Amino acid sequence: MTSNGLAVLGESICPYCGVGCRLRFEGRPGQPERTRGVEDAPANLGGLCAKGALLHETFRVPDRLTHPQVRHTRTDLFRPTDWDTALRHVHEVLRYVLNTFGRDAVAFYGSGQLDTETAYLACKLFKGHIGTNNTDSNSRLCMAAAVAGYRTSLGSDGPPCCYDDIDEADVIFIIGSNMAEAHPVTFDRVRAAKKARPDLHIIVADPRRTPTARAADTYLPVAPGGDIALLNALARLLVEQQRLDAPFVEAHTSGFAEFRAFLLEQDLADLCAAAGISRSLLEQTARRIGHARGFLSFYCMGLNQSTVGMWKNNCLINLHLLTGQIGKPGAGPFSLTGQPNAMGGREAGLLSHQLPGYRFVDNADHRRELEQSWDRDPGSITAAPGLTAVEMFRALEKGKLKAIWIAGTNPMVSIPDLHQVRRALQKAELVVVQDAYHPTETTQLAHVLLPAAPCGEKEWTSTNSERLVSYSPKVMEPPGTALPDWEILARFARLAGCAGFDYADAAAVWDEFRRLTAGRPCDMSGMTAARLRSERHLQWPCPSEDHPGSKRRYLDRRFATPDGRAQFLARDHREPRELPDHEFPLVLTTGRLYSHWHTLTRTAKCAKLVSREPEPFVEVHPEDAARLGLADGDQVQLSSRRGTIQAPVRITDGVSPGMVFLPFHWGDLYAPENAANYLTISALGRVAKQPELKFCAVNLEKVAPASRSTLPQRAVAVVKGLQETGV
Ligand SMILES: Nc1nc2c(c(=O)[nH]1)N[C@H]1C(S)=C(S)[C@@H](COP(=O)(O)OP(=O)(O)OC[C@H]3O[C@@H](n4cnc5c(=O)[nH]c(N)nc54)[C@H](O)[C@@H]3O)O[C@H]1N2
Ligand SMILES: Nc1nc2c(c(=O)[nH]1)N[C@H]1C(S)=C(S)[C@@H](COP(=O)(O)OP(=O)(O)OC[C@H]3O[C@@H](n4cnc5c(=O)[nH]c(N)nc54)[C@H](O)[C@@H]3O)O[C@H]1N2
Ligand code: SF4
Ligand SMILES: [Mo]
Repeated sequence: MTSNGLAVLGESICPYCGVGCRLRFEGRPGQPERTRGVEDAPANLGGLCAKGALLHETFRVPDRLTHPQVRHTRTDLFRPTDWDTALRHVHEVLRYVLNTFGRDAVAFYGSGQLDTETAYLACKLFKGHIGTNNTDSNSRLCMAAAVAGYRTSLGSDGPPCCYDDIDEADVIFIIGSNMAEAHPVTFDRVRAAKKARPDLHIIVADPRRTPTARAADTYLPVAPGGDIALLNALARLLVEQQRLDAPFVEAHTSGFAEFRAFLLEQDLADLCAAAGISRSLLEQTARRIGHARGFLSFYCMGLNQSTVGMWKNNCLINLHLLTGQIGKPGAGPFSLTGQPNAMGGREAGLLSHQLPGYRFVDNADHRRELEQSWDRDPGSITAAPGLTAVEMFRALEKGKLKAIWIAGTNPMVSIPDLHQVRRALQKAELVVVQDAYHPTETTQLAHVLLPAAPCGEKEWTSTNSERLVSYSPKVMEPPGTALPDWEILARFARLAGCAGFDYADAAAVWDEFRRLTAGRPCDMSGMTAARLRSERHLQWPCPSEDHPGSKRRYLDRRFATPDGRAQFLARDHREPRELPDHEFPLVLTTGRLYSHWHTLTRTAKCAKLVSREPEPFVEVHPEDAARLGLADGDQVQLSSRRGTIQAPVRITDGVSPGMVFLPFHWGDLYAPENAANYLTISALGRVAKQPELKFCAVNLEKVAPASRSTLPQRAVAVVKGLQETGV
């Protein structure tokens, strides 16, 4: 019992961001009424942000998806049904598609919000048994550039650092991350470190003066897309100021001579201009970094969501290599993971070029290892990487892809160029959506709905930003016949006649997967299901059952490249794909707000969160507002080459002149036809294939105030409509 008479129901990792807070549900059996942070959990030390603290309000709600549903061809309405009927229907259509069009006409589009057990089984089923590498996830919109950046610079994916490094660093560089809103509990730790050690210096580089930037000692208002110029200018100044760690560079890196020559060829004035920062400010910043004892950097979507996202990552890692600030406490390039288990998805191989255990489809040894352990014939796994997230929707529209199975993501809000996404989904022969709620913008375009049991209603394993693998027990029963995601896939596989999917429980799936990581960079082989269930969390690498886990990687300064040396990579500044011009003169950037999670399927149910941010808006700089004759609250129409939306204006000097900011949380259910992604561009990076969600060209015009329903009313209307149609 807790102090106010509520029972402790159980614990889980928060299903929102990659901080990985452990929380505790309290209430009556089956009815959580309060959510608290768990004090002895290393990732959050008792802390939670408002989203995690209101999680209990998202379970017993009218739009939970409780039973499988199949769309009736005659009435076009969904009819609830049993699992066997729904899965048999999916199997029949998939078999027809596979027989008629081949294995690459099928795709699985998953999520960094699926647990590791599910990500692993999705890989085993789709890559191993069906034989298609069209098996990707929304991490492609999120972490793909960080994955590729770590791999090219250090030889392997996976952050070297841990949250404790915050307490050991004396210079923290936050670039392209709004931690105060997007990773709040970790940012609280940065604030606490600053309070305890006022000489800790915080540098923030962001084109918006975000709450994170406002907490900085040095704020660098980098031009949107100007990061490579900024980072190369800092590298050049470190070379000029002779602040290099020469013994480290000599013993543990390669490519320095070429990199140095590349830097000296650059014109510093040009770099400063492209970065949008004065030379004197950059000189001061370089001096800070050069004199740091512990230099720790945090980065997120401001670097990754770019057509040169991988290059931005490489340039940031170059700074750590120049100064030897990696592989020791208080230092290193620390990519903040977005979703609660995007790390686990990467470990389990849920990107279209990967296989479980940081293996790759284009590596014959890796394919053979998995074919053997999955008992598949040689050649079952294909060598070519499959379609990535955005490419799947292009292929659907072209008719090359016929069937898509979507799980734990809501692409009809989150993929760029939503008009295209709608056309793609409307053209598909089969759209299966596995979700915990209905309707969502994507379930509305599905043929079959499969009800998933989310966090709290299932056992699951996840990995947070600092490689901490956590076990979460089941706390309550799911409603109706909803099932854990891994069980849905295992049931389908058995029904489709695939061998090797008879798992007794989630622990059996985990044990099969963690054994496959033995000897790989993300070695979790020492984390047996039994051990995780008693110790609750361990950090990889953890290669044996008596190994305590590893807080930091590369302490021996041997990197994961064949020669053990980290690689300097010379990358020059490139402009974003779509630049402003006379028709579309402003730069649009998009992102997140503290109170909402992505496409609102859960946070729109929490009145306190909704009252903080009830509706979409666009932030405009006072100079642009004056030029366009706009007052605060005026309704504007935003247009890009792909679409047009409307939103009220918020005038703020938080954005730079020439740039506007839109949160991307509101989709068609909550702001009909006004989702940010109707405007965004689907341009992809060459290697990481991550879309440029932080930069496209738009125009802004004042329009008459629209009659708009507020979010809570809209949500009620949607749920009422659902009940009236008998869905
Ligand atoms: N409250 C909340 N928290 C979340 C989420 C959520 O939906 N809501 N989602 C989670 C997920 S999946 C993710 S990926 C993370 C994302 O976390 P963040 O990346 O921190 O969040 P964003 O708002 O997408 O973008 C971060 C910042 O990049 C800046 N930016 C834009 N363009 C550029 C540029 O060219 N250069 C630089 N340096 N910066 C630029 C933006 O101004 C913005 O402040 O958040 C996670 N946490
Ligand atoms: N313009 C713009 N677009 C963006 C971004 C941006 O910064 N700007 N950021 C991108 C990034 S980084 C990300 S990560 C994506 C996120 O975008 P999405 O992944 O599309 O967003 P979510 O709302 O988190 O979708 C998760 C879905 O899974 C469902 N769900 C919840 N729990 C479970 C479960 O246990 N099982 C199953 N099967 N389903 C469950 C939810 O109801 C919801 O429908 O958006 C991307 N899109
Ligand atoms: S900081 Fe992230 S993990 Fe922690 S409670 Fe908030 S959303 Fe959940
Ligand atoms: Mo993300």
